[in-house]
Amino acid sequence: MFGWTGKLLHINLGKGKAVADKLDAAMAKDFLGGRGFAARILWDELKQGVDPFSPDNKLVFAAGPLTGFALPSSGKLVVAAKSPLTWGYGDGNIGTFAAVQMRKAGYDTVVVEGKAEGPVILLVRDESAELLDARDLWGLNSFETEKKLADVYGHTAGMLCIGQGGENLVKFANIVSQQGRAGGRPGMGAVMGSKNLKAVVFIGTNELPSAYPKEMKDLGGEAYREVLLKPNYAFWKRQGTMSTIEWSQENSVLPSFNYSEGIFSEADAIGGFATEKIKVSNRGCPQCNMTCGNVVKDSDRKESELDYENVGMLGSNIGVGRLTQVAALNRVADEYGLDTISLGSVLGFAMEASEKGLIKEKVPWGGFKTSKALIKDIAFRQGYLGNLLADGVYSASQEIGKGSDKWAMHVKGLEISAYDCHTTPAMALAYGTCSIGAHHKDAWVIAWEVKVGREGYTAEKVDKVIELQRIRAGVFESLTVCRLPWIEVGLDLEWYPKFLHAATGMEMPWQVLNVVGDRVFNMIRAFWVREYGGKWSSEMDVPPSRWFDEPLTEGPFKGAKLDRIKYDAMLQMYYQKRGWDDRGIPRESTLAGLGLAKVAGELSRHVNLAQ
Ligand code: PTT
Ligand code: SF4
Repeated sequence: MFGWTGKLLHINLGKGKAVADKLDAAMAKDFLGGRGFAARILWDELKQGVDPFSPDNKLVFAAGPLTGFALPSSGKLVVAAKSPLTWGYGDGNIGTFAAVQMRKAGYDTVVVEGKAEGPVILLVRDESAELLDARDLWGLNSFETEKKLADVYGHTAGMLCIGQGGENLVKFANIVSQQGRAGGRPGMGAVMGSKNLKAVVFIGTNELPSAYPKEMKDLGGEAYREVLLKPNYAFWKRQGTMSTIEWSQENSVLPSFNYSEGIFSEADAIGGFATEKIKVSNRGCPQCNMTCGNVVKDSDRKESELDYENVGMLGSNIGVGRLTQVAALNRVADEYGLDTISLGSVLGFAMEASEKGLIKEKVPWGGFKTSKALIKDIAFRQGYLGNLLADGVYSASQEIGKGSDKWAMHVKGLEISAYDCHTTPAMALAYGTCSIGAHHKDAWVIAWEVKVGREGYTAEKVDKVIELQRIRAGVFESLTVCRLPWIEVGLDLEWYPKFLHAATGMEMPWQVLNVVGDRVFNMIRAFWVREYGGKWSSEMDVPPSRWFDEPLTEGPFKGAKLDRIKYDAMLQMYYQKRGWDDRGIPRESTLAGLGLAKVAGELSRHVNLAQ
């Protein structure tokens, strides 16, 4: 087998056992890696209804056949499990040496189950896997933990850590690596914490097996050069994702004041150009020559790595207009290991609840100190409000009641990332149907939608959402490489089948890759439907009522809101094009057509499947 290392490692933390398995060649071809492997493994190995915090939940670290090769931006890793936030499929994508080192240690995927008796580190060094006592690390933040590990294993070891958020089972705790790369929005850090797994260290010394090493070397060199020559490369290096703040403001989609508005009066102060003024360096993921992490000094004089989502959610969405303060909130989120998107959403929710007098705590809009203190309360689950918000915005709204569910900004329990959708129905559909709950990663359709015209609820828009979901949610997440060379500087998509050929020896043109993308997407949908059974309905794919019921009150689109009837019609059109029934459940024939007849058989034990 080429491209893939051909091995999976299963770790049982409770039994202290490690078993290496051969990777099934058919699974490799049908699911590629990363998200594809994670979805297949979680479907096959998890019992329906398992509590995400029980030892039976499985935490999957999965790379793909391109991960770690000398190719543009190939240092990415998928972390997946059943999510404690949504009780559905959850994953995230981290750029980290751990991706490269895990593959060099000989594994495409590592699956962790069980629960250790006390805090442990999982150390995988080439063929050997051991559990080490981590009592001295428990209670440390993610940066301190990584520093201690680096002192022992060196800075190039692959390290994945949780902070106090993961230890305290905050349901949107994520996993942190390299002091600022973070992933696993739907609580992957909390699943790690529930297993008493404080950190994972990968060290590998093997060569990655490619079918055509010379072709690989030449293609990699050429593609890296092409990235450098792209016209917007220099600007990308200056601002990375941060220029999106200005773009969102201009287009009235910058989430502000808990997504009640799409513009923010202090947007310029927290945008890409403001970032350049306080930037001290660029950081990034391994194997990348367009490193985009903007490192700035925050108001506490600490380093903080800024991306668009961090700033949209911890800036405009909560009314904080000083960039150094936003950076300080972002830094503490990284230290505690809390997802910044969900964090900005629960803070915005608390501010609105406080303003409306639904909670007794005073949480003012734009309050930097209050926000920082509240973030600590969330990470440690301290006090009524900290503990409430640690369970996410859906749960908090259920507890508070009084109509707060209308402005609890989530889909399927996952907080929405940083694009307001009062005026963008296709982006609302992308959030509604994203495979982990509301995230922009599967189909960032908004830039295209703003160009073609935002008013329509058209078939063309539905097609575009599906096309992006195939490429991004299915293929990029399963090849497990960064999609930004394609999206941000315009590296041609045709490079990827060529890379895949050099790595694996297989010819997989985009027609074939798109089928893999659909297979993975449907597999994940099947997972959700199996979990929710009779409770599943098309309502699961609908964004919060705020966007339908409360128009924007400011900016060029003042008065605009989404139309629920038209959204529902567009959703039904989406289902039809996907081969799903009117509940959003894949038809038996659709699953069978993707080679998932066995999945259909199992799913039909939980819900009636349409033909
Ligand atoms: C991703 C989500 C994003 S998406 C951002 S900023 W973005 C937030 N970053 C966080 C952070 O930082 N610290 C923190 N404590 N929480 C954070 N939560 C948020 O997580 C990230 C980049 C970015 S920056 C994006 S768009 C792209 N995402 C990719 C993806 O999903 N897949 C892929 N194949 N390539 C991608 N390339 C880009 O990677 P999640 P990272 Mg990320 C400080 O984690 O769960 O997937 O959510 O991992 O290594 O930091 O790279 O404007
Ligand atoms: Fe990481 Fe940015 Fe490079 Fe993508 S472009 S691999 S997110 S540094």
